[in-house]
Amino acid sequence: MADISGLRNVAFVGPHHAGKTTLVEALLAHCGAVGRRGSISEGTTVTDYEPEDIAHAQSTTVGFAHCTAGSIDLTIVDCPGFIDFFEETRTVLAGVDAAVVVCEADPARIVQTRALIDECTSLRLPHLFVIGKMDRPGADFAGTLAALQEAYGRHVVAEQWPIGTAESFSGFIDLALMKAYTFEDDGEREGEPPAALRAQVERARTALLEAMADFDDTLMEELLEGKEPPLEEVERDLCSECSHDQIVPVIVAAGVSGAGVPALVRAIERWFPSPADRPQVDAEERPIEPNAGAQFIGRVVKTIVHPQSGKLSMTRVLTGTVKSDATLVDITKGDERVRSGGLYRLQGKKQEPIPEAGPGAIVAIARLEPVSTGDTLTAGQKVLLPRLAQRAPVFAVAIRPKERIDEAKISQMLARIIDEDPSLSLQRADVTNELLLLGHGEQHVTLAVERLARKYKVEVETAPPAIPYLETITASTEVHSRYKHQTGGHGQFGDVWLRFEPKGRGSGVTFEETIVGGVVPRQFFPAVEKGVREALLHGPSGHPVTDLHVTLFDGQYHDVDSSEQSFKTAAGMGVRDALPKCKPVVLEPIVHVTVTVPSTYTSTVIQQLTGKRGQILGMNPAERAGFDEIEADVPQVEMARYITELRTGTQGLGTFHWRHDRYDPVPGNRVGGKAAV
Ligand SMILES: Nc1nc2c(ncn2[C@@H]2O[C@H](COP(=O)(O)OP(=O)(O)OP(=O)(O)O)[C@@H](O)[C@H]2O)c(=O)[nH]1
Ligand SMILES: [Mg+2]
Repeated sequence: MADISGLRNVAFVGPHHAGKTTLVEALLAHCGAVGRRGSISEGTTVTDYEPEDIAHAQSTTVGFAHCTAGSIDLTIVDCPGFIDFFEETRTVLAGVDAAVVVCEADPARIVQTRALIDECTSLRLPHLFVIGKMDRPGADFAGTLAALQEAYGRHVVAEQWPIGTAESFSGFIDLALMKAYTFEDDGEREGEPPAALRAQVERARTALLEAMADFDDTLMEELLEGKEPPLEEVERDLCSECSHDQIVPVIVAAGVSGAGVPALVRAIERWFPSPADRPQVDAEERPIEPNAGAQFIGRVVKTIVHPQSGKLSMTRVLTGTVKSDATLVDITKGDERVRSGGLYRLQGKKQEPIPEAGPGAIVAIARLEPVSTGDTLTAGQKVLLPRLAQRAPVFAVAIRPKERIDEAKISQMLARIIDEDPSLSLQRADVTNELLLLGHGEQHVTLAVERLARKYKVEVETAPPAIPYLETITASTEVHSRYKHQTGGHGQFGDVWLRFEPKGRGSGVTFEETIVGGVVPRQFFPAVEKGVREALLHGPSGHPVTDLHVTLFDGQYHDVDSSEQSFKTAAGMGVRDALPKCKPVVLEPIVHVTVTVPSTYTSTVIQQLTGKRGQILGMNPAERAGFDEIEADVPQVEMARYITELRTGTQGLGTFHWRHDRYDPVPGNRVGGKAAV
């Protein structure tokens, strides 16, 4: 078991396709953890091993890997960059000690790191930026660095300066050490910075030292006095200030060739904290207790379910030591006792058994069936760690079995998919009664359906959720309805006069009788009401009818032939006769939408919402600086794919939430382009 000071738990995060998985692969190869470096195009990387990752050539879930480098024992969590999977990344970020933020050498893509950096900031997670794909034509290091500094301030500062760019990218200068490193087939060669870059490099070094001096008075004095600070002092400050999330160094790489990887490993080793030294977020967050002999407390940061070999609960050990055959208590699940089915370290899909794991480690505990992501596990102590709040889903599809299997089986299998990814959820829709699968984007939900088919052989069809239209009436009428049927013995006879009147929106269906003189005997009133209500479930356009008052005010009965059934039938016939005469209209649900976007996109959002028949109600600066909040009422039918449109129109930065507001008549009484009545 590695000493805690040698542990590094690092998440690799960054925008979609920035090159995280490729860089992780190069790092694992450099450290000797894999023999042959895999590639995205061949589907052979360690961390993109799920069939869905390979099929879509992208990470669709977090992947764990492990290696040793020098004195450190490094656990890597390769996070998916696609925005739909951000909740997955968010959950895992709460269980690591530092993050490598990988960006392409393209200033235009820096805005896509915003949500990630917000998350790192709120977790006080030490991080560094790797400007990657430096070998690509058009790679723009200086522009990307400037964009990072504009977005996040001057403490985001270059620690390396590239030598050459695109096809001539051949090395970098370490600005703290003022040494050049050029890439060779067998590693890096150390040398003096090229004279041609001297001026640029001097400027960049000054920027680095000045940024660092903000947190170190001695360095500040040295700079003011024009003294050259000793290299050891610069190095020491950099380690301390990065590991305390004060300075965010920027370095370069090209994962595809492995260029820059040895320096990245050194950076992780020196600048990133061990679990024991990670900055505390707040008093509520439990510090890692370095004493391996303490009683075990851990938190599940991710659940992985293999249909054959079972479940793995990726657990961050906060205190004490967990052994491979431990009996643990799931405090979140009402103190349920669970027995570990083995302890593993993951190398992508490969499981390497280990006997025990100490404080700070992230370890897979096998077959803890009742345990879910976010649960607190202990050796018995009643300690409950705070759970990370899940954000509300923004996209839904209705699902139906493709074959004749019952919905209970679908729900049961989907529950396993949700066990792995709790940012998905299942819901039964009101009114339409459809089974809805909800998530954080179209691709998120589509992949869950693919996974369901592959892992559990359950094929489902998906469709946009049906809109819960209603109908109402806009004019009053009275009808007479008689049901009379003679069959041999007993006949059937029911005769009612019904009045229909419109009522205010939201008042539902109300029923009364004003029968005098017993022309309809009292015992048949409930049957009449039932007949009315049942018939109102399907109005002339097929939707439930609402917001009207129905009065039974006259009728007749027959001593022998009248029954509850005959009055119920007569009432139903009366409803079907009356509704077309009452100028029926279809009502559509209107949702109240709040969109939050950087102010530069406010007009785009207003345009989008207006194009959706939205009524803009207000536009105010959001709590977050530089962001606006736009409030609008929009017909629900227009919102089905809104998250996709919003993200496309705002570089992925827009978010929204909604709630049902009211029902309004469909303009022109048209539903889905067809006349409603
Ligand atoms: N030229 C060049 N291409 C690269 C480099 N790194 C990655 N790529 C390519 O960029 C694409 C995306 O690489 P990935 O490693 O999957 O990127 P990622 O950030 O893990 O992507 P997601 O996890 O899906 O967000 C692949 O086609 C890689 O081959 C690089 O350093 N240079
Ligand atoms: Mg990836």
